[in-house]
Parts: sequence; C-alpha cells; structure tokens
Amino acid sequence: MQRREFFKKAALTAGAVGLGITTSEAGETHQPIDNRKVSKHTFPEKRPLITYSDRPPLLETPRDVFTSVLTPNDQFFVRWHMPDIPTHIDPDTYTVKINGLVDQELNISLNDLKTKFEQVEVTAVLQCGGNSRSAFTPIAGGIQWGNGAMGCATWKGVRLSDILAKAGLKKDAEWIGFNGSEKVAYYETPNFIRELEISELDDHVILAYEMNGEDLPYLNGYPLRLVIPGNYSDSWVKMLSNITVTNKYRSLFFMDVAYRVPDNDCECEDPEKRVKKTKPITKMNVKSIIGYPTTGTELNNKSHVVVRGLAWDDGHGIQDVMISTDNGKTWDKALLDDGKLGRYAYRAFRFAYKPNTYGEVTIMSKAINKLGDEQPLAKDIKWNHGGYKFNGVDEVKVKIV
Ligand SMILES: Nc1nc2c(c(=O)[nH]1)N[C@H]1C(S)=C(S)[C@@H](COP(=O)(O)O)O[C@H]1N2
Ligand SMILES: [Mo]
Repeated sequence: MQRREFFKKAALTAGAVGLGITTSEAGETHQPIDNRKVSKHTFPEKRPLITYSDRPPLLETPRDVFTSVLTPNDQFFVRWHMPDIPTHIDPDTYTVKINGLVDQELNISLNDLKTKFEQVEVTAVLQCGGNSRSAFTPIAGGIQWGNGAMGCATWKGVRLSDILAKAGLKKDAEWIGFNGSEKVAYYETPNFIRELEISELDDHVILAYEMNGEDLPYLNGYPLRLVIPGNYSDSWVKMLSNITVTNKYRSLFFMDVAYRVPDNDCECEDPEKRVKKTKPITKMNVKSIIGYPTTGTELNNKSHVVVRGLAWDDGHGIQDVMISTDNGKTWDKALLDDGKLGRYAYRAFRFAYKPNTYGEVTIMSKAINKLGDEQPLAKDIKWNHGGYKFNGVDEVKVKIV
C-alpha cells in the first residue's frame, strides 16, 4: 500500500526532479541542477568530473565528494576563462614578477619562494561566485553550475605581505593587479587580471605553490596561485605571472563588468530592470551542502542513516547546521566536527536519521554562522543578473523503500 503510493507520487514528480529551470516560472528561484553525470573523458591529473567545456576546461565536482573537509586534488573543480592555457611550465625557470610602484622590482623563482620567505599554510574553501548559478530563473548569465564549483584544500606558500615588504611599497601604492599566464585567443578578449585594494589584504592572503601536500595541479594554477581565504575564488588568480602595484584603479573587464552584484541591500534586481550601480563580489555568505545521501539514493526503511555534509562561510565560523526531513516543518541540530582546520575550512556535519515513512523524502540542510546569518530557503533567494552568491538551503530527495 505504502509502496504503491510512493510509485504514484514518484511518477508525478519524476519529471521535475533535477530538471529545475525548465519547470519553473520566470522570476522564481529554486534548487540548482543536481542530476548531471560525470564525463567519461578525463583531464590530466583529474578523475572524471562533470564537464561543461573542454576548452577552456570547465569541470565541476560531483556532490558525493562533499563529505570530506578536504577535497581531493584530482576531484577539485576547474574554471578557466581563456582556452589558451600554457601547456608547458618549467619550474626551474619560472618566475613571478613584482613591479609597478615598488622600491625594487623582483623576479622571484619558485626556489626563492620556497627557501627565502617564511612558509605558511592555510586551509580554505575556494568557491566560484557563480557556484549553484543554475538555481536562478530566468537563467542568469554564465556557466550553469550545479553545486560543485567549489572545494577546500590546505594551501601552502608565502604571505603576499612578506613579498610586498621585500619589494618595498612606494608611498602612493594603493592597488595591486594580478595577471595569469594564459594568452587571449582573440584580440577583443581581455587578459585575466584581477585587482585588489591594498587595504583589503591581510596576512591570510598567500601565494600558494602547494595544495593538500602536493604541487598545485596544472589545471588549478600550477605553479603558483593567489589564495584569499574567505573570498570567492574569482580573484584567486592562477598561474601567476605578474603582480603590479599601482596608485589608481585600472578599469579592467574582469573588475568592471564581471563578478559584480547590484549595490543595494538585497544585492538583487528585477530581470526586466537591471540595477546600474554594482559592487564586486568579495566575501562568501553562509552555505551548506549535503554530500550523503544524494538525490535518488534508495534507503531501506529499517536503516540508520547518517546524513553527512559540509558548511562554511567567510571565516566568521559556523555556529550550527540544522537538518529537516519533513520539508522544513521541523529542524534538528546536526553534530559538527571539531573545526580544527580553522575558520576558513569546511566544517563537516553528521546527522542521525531513522526513516519512519516510505516514499520520497526531502532532506534539507541549513547553516547558521556565528553572526547569526543563516541560509534562506531556495525559493526566497532573490535574482541578480550574474547569478552570483546563491546560498539557498540545500536539499536532496531520497527514496525510502
Ligand atoms: N589565471 C586565471 N586565474 C583564475 C581564473 C582564470 O580564468 N585564469 N579564473 C578564476 C575563477 S572565476 C575561479 S572560480 C577560480 C577557479 O579555480 P580552480 O580552477 O582552481 O577551481 O580561479 C580563478 N583564477
Ligand atoms: Mo569563478
């Protein structure tokens, strides 16, 4: 009897589960697309990942990887803007150049970085500002990422502030530009350059050459990348070639056009009426993901299920993760791990769930940080044209049999 009810219900909802976008009405927002399969083709140093494009490589990490606090390098997502990434980098001759408003121009080799500066480590979440973009309707510009345009790693390298101190900043130094090594394919394509105001930088910002105890994978920015804990990764420039100090903000495509949200309290706008005044996306908002079980998992009614996942914010720290198994009517606290990897890392959560029903069950997770910020329900997330910063309550749909 219960089983028959389930199959009836499943038939009604099957078409809608995971398809998202096509079934919703304009202006409504909901869950990101969550049913894409990994590709059979792999990239160097990578296991099969959800593949949006081969050139440039755009690879997403599948949901079931998000049960462990550190994301394995070979399953770490990949995002490049330009198709033409250098195919050969010689670690013995590679240097990063520091120029502009400095007392002494520097060309620092990898060996110098590893031996002439204090070595530091930070575990931090790297998340694209467009992660989960496919939740927005109408479709927001950019890659229609599901939930996996993110990962967390222990980054090892040298403090940017130590390098700038060595070069010596001139009095009027205010902005720092970071260039990647890739070349543009068309004249009208801008170089990938990001700029940061010197006042935004603190000691946590590093130039990293190591990720989870290994050289950076080629696709994640070998041999050197910028790491800005707590900030969206769109400024974590990979394959760094140049750091240029200036006294004024240079107007650049990736600063002025991309990676911005409306400059109002809700950071939102009407799709029909774009807000003109915008601001760059910087700090990450509070968010969580359920790594187990995933949508479509069949669980026996007799089983003791341990729901597992991860929560994070911009470094204020996670206070609680709440779980609901009754469509948000009631919420219970999950158990959090000890948080020993620091405030910029994922916090793992676990929740004991004993199904007492049959059929489809929606499991939801909602993180709350130490400021009291909590994830809104996905349906309450407001639209912005770039599809940035989606942090709706996460959900998976399982079948209890
Ligand atoms: N040189 C360079 N750095 C870059 C980019 C790029 O296109 N070129 N993309 C940025 C964006 S938008 C993101 S989300 C992250 C992705 O980092 P990953 O590929 O290591 O996951 O790198 C950032 N750094
Ligand atoms: Mo990104």
